Amino acid sequence: MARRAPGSDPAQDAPRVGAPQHAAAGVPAVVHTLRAAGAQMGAGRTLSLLRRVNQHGGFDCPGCAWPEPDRPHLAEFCENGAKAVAEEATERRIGREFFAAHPVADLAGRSGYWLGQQGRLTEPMLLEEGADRYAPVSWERAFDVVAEELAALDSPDGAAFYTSGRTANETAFLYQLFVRRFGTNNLPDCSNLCHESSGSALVETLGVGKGSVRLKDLHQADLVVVAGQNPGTNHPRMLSALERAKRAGARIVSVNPLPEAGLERFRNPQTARGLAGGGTRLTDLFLQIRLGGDLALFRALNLLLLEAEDAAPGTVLDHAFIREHCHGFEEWAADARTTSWDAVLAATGLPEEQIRELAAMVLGSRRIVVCWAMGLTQHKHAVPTIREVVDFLLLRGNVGRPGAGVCPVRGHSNVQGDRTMGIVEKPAPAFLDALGREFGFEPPRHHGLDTVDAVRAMRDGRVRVLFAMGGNFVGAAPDTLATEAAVRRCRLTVHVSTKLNRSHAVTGARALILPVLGRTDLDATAAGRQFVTVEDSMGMVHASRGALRPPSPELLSEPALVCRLARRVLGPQDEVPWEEFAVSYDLVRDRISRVVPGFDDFNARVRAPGGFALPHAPRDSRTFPTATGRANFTVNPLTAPEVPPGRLLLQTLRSHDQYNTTVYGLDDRYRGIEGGRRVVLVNPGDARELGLADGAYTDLVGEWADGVERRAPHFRVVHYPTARGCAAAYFPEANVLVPLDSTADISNTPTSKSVVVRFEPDSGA
Ligand SMILES: Nc1nc2c(c(=O)[nH]1)N[C@H]1C(S)=C(S)[C@@H](COP(=O)(O)OP(=O)(O)OC[C@H]3O[C@@H](n4cnc5c(=O)[nH]c(N)nc54)[C@H](O)[C@@H]3O)O[C@H]1N2
Ligand SMILES: Nc1nc2c(c(=O)[nH]1)N[C@H]1C(S)=C(S)[C@@H](COP(=O)(O)OP(=O)(O)OC[C@H]3O[C@@H](n4cnc5c(=O)[nH]c(N)nc54)[C@H](O)[C@@H]3O)O[C@H]1N2
Ligand SMILES: [Mo]
Repeated sequence: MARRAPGSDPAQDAPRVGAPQHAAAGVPAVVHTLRAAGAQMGAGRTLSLLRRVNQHGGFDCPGCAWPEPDRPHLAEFCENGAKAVAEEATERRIGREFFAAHPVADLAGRSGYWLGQQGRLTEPMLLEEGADRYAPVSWERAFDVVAEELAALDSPDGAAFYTSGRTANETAFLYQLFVRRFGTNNLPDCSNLCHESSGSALVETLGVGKGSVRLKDLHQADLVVVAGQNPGTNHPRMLSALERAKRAGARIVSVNPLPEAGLERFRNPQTARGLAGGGTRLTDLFLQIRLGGDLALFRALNLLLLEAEDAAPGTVLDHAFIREHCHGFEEWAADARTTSWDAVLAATGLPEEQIRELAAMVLGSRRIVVCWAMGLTQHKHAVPTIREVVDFLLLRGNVGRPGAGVCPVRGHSNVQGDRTMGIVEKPAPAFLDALGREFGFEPPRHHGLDTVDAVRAMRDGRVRVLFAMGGNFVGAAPDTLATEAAVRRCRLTVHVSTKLNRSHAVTGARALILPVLGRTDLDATAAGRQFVTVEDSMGMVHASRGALRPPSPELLSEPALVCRLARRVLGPQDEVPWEEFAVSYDLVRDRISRVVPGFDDFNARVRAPGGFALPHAPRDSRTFPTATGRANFTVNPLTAPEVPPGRLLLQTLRSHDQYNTTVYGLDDRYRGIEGGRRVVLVNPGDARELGLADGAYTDLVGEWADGVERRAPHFRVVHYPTARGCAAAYFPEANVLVPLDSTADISNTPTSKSVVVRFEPDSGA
């Protein structure tokens, strides 16, 4: 019998496949924007709402974390941002009648797409122990249930408090304060599944776990390397920045196993040229690398730079920068010189001439930015890979000067801000000191659980309560069946949500759904209209003001929810003025300004149009707050994933019609796929060798050290120009294949871009 893949509906999934496209945006994107938004909201509401996205005085797009320019374009949003807005601002609603009609078992059988399409949640719902469906519950009773279950734990560490990166700064700050006063650092977040590897590598090498470039640096670069990122879909507004860099003379190099349309050519929908003409060719050099080959690529580039320096001493490396600001160069160089070309060529799958061509471009460029996202962070050797990228930039002094630097492109719109606000399971002592001083308590010092460790702790019965501030925990975590089994062992699962998702259907003995206002909703309290703040991928902090009438009068804002919960759990004697914080977010910002460095005068500065920039020592003054006080060169042994014969290496990635686990539709337009998501992209050469005809259906079976069989049934084979030896399928349908214990060294991020799979006959839908 077929093992039904959780959270998808094979029966309704009938992909049709055409040719991939070679340009992104343009008129089709505008048409899709209006169609997608109009279907959810109606035409009038669509236009008035989209006019407020990313404008000064408007709301921050709930899509990606790409920064807004100083003077936003009148339409500073993209097709996918508009879909994110429409998904939230939909006029569809679900309340008690819906839950009465749909027992939990019914919800668990639905696809993520179906769940998301039902509409905005409108009232708190409780699933009582033994009940088969959720029933309405008052807010008071809901908070009582959470308090009861937390009080029943042996220790505060028996609860885990997850955060998804859409959570605004004020909510995040209040939430971590509540969790730490409760007594734990168990604050796993989506960043553990996302850019944790970037943070780990950058803190060690540069001293700050964030990108070092601003938008203007990108505009001024001579060379931009985009590795392991698909901006045409996931950060479409980045294409405008790349186009601008390009027009100023920059060259762009894409490093990717897939030829992504957005990186090939961009038709800027904000310009006449983009709408009417052929658009701008973006990529000058495309390196079709094997999955996990980037460490080898950067090692080879670094070797070539050393050799060029040997041939013309004093002309290639930035000796003054290395001498004054760096540590560990000699040791690093000695190791880099041992790099084996055989190993490089095997790991990258690239011709040597292409790597030499890129090295020549590097030698001809004074200002280099390297951008990356999940293609680099979700591998076993992700942290060494990013460290090697830093080595590459340090060699020619490409950190801390205009037009140059590291650019990890963040995902969720406030994932970076959440970390700044203290959503971190391994908090820095200085942060805890400041927090404890401001609120007169001793925060817990022992480290908490990250996302993977939280799943393990639920599996082992050590965590009995899962509380999630947004997100879709079971949908986003790896190893779907293992994660779901772990979550089901909890006493209580609580989800603070705007829309229904799979995590509401896979529950502990008891479960709560707590519905809240979203980004687009007007948030008015007794103190008047409130706004929240977010930090983008480049460290700019700005305000976000919702404008729509909330979907239901029952909804709480996220800050108010945290405050009421904190009061109920911590008791009337708790000294934090939770009631005041719930009414005036200015008071929360005053506290943030006293606890978090860089937020002085927060309330005044965030009211300036466009907000303000957080300090970044390496960028601003070439000072590096690392263990050595300098920028560290690191030695990173060359490794790459090993794939036995007859297997392929599978990456799990996003289609054009999804936002993480939220599926907007069943098309992946740029890749030529329509009407279905259960597809596996395979190079035609590999497909021939493996006997996989285009259009045939197959099961994907994951292979990993633990010997557990992980199977994703019924995927349609699509012959696609991906790198040899590599395959691709969509997240979250393929998450069943990612082993919980297969994680990146140091960052513990699941290896979602590196799963060894074999193909077995289709076991059916
Ligand atoms: N519309 C939309 N926007 C989003 C999201 C969304 O789901 N939808 N998600 C948001 C979030 S949370 C995040 S983190 C970002 C994600 O943004 P991305 O990282 O762009 O997302 P993925 O689809 O995972 O794409 C990974 C890209 O890396 C390539 N890649 C995979 N493995 C490798 C490798 O080993 N080496 C190299 N060089 N390339 C590789 C893939 O082919 C693909 O092009 O986007 C954010 N923005
Ligand atoms: N296999 C595989 N797994 C992956 C990845 C991958 O590339 N491959 N990518 C990983 C990455 S990069 C990330 S960031 C994670 C994402 O992990 P999550 O952040 O946990 O997941 P999302 O799908 O973004 O969460 C969507 C849900 O958030 C809720 N939501 C939306 N807006 C709001 C709001 O304003 N307030 C509240 N309270 N709730 C809201 C809605 O209920 C919606 O269903 O997934 C990771 N998992
Ligand atoms: Mo992410």
